[in-house]
Amino acid sequence: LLQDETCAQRITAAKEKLGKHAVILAHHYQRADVYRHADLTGDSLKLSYLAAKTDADYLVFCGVHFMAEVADILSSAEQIAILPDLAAGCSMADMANLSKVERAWRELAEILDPDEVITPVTYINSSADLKAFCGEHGGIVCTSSNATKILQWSFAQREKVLFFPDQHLGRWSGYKLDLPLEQMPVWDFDEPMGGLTEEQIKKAKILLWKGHCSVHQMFQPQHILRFRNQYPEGLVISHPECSFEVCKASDYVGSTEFIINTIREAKAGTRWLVGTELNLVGRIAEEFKSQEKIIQFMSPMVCMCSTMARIDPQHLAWSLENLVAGNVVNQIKVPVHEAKLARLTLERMLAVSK
Ligand code: CIZ
Ligand code: SF4
Repeated sequence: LLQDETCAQRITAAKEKLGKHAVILAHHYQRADVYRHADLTGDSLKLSYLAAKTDADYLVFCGVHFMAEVADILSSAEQIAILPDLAAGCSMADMANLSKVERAWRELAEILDPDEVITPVTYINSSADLKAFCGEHGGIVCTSSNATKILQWSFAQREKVLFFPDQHLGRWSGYKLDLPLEQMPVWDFDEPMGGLTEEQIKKAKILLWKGHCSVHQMFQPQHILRFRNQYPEGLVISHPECSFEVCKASDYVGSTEFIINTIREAKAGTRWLVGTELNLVGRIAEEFKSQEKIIQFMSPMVCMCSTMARIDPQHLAWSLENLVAGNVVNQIKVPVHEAKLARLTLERMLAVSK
C-alpha cells in the first residue's frame, strides 16, 4: 500500500512537471489506480474524438494497443502516442490479422467481385493495418456505440458486409436491423472459403468473422436467469460483445457509454445486473450508490480485461518520468502509408456517426 501511494505521488509529480505537454487518456475498463490519474476518459469512440482534438505533445494512452494506434492516427504528425506497457494488447483484435483477411477477400473473389459487392467493416478493436485495408476497399470502422448506424451506411454502399473481428457485435447489430440469422453466417478463417458453401455466401448479408472477446464470452444466460428469479423487478444490461443468447435475455444492450448513461438516467432504487468488464462495473457501482442504485456484476467469475490491466501505476509512472527526462518510451507509431488509409476510414466513421 505504501508502495502504491509512492507510485501515485510519482505520477502526480511527473504530471505537474509535464503540464500541458502531456495528456493522460484512460478507457472505461482501466483499473482504478490508473483511472484516477486520467485527464480524459471514455469509450474508444469518445477517446478517438478527444485524441483528435487535444493539442498536447504527448498522448499517454491507458488502454490497449489498438486504442493508442487510433490516437496516433488521428493526432497530428508531431504529436506522440505512448502506451505505458507494450504488452497491453486486445485478444479480440489479435483474432483477425491482415493476411487472413486478405485471404478471405481473395477466396471470395472466386465467386463474386468483393470490391463491388462487399463493404469490409472493422470493429475499432483491430490493428491499424486492417483499418487501412478497409480504407483501401471502400470500407469503414465501427465501435460498439455506432455499429448499427455504420452497417446501415455500409448496406447503402454495397449489398453485403464482411464484419471483423467480433462476430457477436456483428450479429447483434444485424439482428437489430432485422436480418435473419441465416443471412449472417460465421466465416471460419481456419477453413477454406470460411467453411461456407457458395450458396451460403451468395445468400449472406453479413459474413461474421469468427472472433470474440474472451472477457465478454464469460457471461452466460443462466447468470441472467438466476438474477431474474431472485429479483423479478431487476434490470439487465449487457455489452454487445456478449453472446447472442445473453444479449437476447437482457433488457438493454449497448456500449460502455450507453451502459453508464442508461443506469445514470434510471430511477433511484433500481437494481441492475451488468454484463461488461469488471473495473467499469465496480466503478459505476460505487458512483451510483449515492442514487441508491444497486449494481451487480453478471458473472460469479472475475471477468477483467487482463491485458488492459497491464497498464499499472508503475508503468504509468515510468513512462511519465521518462518524458520529464526527455526520453520518449513505448511510442506507438503507425507507418505513414497505413496511417493515411486508416485515418480515412476513421474519419469516415466519425462523420457517419455524428
Ligand atoms: O468501444 C470501446 O471502447 C469498447 C472496447 C467498448 C465499449 O463499448 O466502450
Ligand atoms: Fe479487447 Fe475484450 Fe479487452 Fe475489450 S475487453 S479490450 S475486446 S480483450
